[in-house]
Amino acid sequence: MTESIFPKKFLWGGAVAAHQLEGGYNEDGKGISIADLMTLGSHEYPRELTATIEEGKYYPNHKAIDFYHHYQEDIKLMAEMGFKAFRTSIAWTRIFPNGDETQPNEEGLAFYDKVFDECLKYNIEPVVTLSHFEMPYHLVTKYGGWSNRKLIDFFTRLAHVCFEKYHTKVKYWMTFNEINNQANYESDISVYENSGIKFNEDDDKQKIMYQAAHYEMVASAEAVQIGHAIDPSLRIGCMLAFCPIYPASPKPEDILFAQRAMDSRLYFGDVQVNGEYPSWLKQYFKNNNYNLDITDNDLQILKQGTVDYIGFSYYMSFTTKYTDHLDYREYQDLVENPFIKANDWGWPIDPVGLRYALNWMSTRWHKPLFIVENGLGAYDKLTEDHEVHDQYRINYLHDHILEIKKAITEDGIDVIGYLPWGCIDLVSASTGEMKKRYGFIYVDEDDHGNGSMKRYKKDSFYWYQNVIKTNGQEL
Ligand code: P53
Repeated sequence: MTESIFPKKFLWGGAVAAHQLEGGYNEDGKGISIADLMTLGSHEYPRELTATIEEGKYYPNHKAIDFYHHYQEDIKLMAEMGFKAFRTSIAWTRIFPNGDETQPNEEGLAFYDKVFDECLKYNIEPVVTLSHFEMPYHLVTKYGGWSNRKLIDFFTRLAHVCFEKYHTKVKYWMTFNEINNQANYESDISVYENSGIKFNEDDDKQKIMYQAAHYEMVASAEAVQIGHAIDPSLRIGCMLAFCPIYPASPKPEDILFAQRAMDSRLYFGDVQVNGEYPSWLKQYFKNNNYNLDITDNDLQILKQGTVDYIGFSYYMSFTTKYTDHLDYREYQDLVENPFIKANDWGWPIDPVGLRYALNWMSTRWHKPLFIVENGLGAYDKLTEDHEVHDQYRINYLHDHILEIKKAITEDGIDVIGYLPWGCIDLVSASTGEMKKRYGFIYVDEDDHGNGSMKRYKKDSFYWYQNVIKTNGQEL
């Protein structure tokens, strides 16, 4: 017998988000979320963010893979793979359809109750994100999304209701999904998904982003305190998109620039884990005359509401090169890395970067790390026998798990679990496509919602089942 390498209680499983798989977008009192107003896009064409549901346009999240009516069947398949944990999110609009009500929608609450019970039936630990790119659209039109301080109250109300209702069933929580994606503030879709903000031409986008992110981090810290007061055994984490940013060369300016680039994408973690803004950023606000609405009381809340663990996604690494400014901008400062190949959507594939990420965070923040997303978006082909031979996906996951293994056995890092993204095929967040697939389970549906909706096990299903069964000893 080889000795066990992954911790005994390592949480093997998978991850999804409500708006990307549930469908049922207007059922049982659900309100319209920002995701319900995003059209189908592609790698070449961005999704449109419409102001109303327009006729003749296709909104893939309305139907998604209809998990709303298939959750029993789907969770059963996850149990068959041996999942120890299943990450999903709560669609805010099922609980508070407009976001600013004082009383929750009981039918919405009942749905998640059933989903969590279904998980617990198979000893699957639910891992829940409170806000995953799916805020009520009403909060956008009436309040301007997270540019408005009032959103803190609306979000903490949601958090309060959910912790109160589910704390006996759900132990692992995260507040905001990939809160730091909006650091790429030139990306309309990123800022919209995170904060429900649509920019005007002459807006100072960076300043608006910093302000919105501040309100979110205060709301997150308040939620952490609320959760712990309700039940001290709850584990409440932040959630960061971790893309290492490497310097293009050993030139000192490139090294310094890459360091600042990482700092500017990950300061969110400094605030949520350490409870305070890093000095470089405070100085940056001063130098740019960014007089943000950050009160002393806010700073107190940030200090008192630090997270228990760090949840993060890892898909890819970036590489950057210094030109003439230290203020890193993702849309213009990235260069190709000659050592790394990209997937069909241009996402660089870099397993070693995952070990780097684990080391970077462990040294900086001294908290348990939870890999709550990782995976390969790829075109899959369903054969006539209803099989999918996705060896490319197995290779990707294999190579990444191997690096996690090294991080644990060679670097001594505390990793809680591994939850590959889109464990069942679902709607892509960036493009709205179905054909950018991540799953172990194939869903027969195309980009326009045509198909039988039947579920089929891919080759990776059986492979991952064995990985879990052997606790990562057989990859
Ligand atoms: P899709 C950008 C960069 C890294 C992760 O992404 C990202 C994004 C935004 O799309 O999002 C996370 O579906 C996100 C999930 C998303 C997943 O990665 O664009 O948390 O909602 O589906 C994969 O291929």
